[in-house]
Amino acid sequence: MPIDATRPYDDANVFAKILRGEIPARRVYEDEFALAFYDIAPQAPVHLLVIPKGAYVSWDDFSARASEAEIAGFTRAIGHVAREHVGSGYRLLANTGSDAGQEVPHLHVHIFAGAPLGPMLA
Ligand code: D5M
Repeated sequence: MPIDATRPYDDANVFAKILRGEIPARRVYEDEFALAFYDIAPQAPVHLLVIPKGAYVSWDDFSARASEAEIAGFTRAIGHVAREHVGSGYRLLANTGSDAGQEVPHLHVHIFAGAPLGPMLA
């Protein structure tokens, strides 16, 4: 179900549970600011998700409220994961809000890679 990117953070969401270690994920990277793991329903040969450790619903929420250190740390983590686990070309995507089809109400950046991607991925 698409979500309202401006609603209050719900700490029962699936990515909050992954962050707390309550449900498993194929983790590939973790640091002070971010966690990266494989998407459970891959839409490309390589499909990773990178999430901030802070409680942010969406890109709207994160870009408005996160500290400079969190923004820098999250951005660097995305770059690190892409360099370490993807290699050459990749695509970043952050669905934000119901019109974009955001389903999980914790900010996540998709990394798609592993094949020529064509013009767009949903
Ligand atoms: O994308 C939400 C993404 O989250 C979607 O590609 C599936 C993925 N997902 C959902 N549950 C899990 C678990 N448990 N592990 C890994 N990946 C998961 P959106 O941009 O919100 O549409």
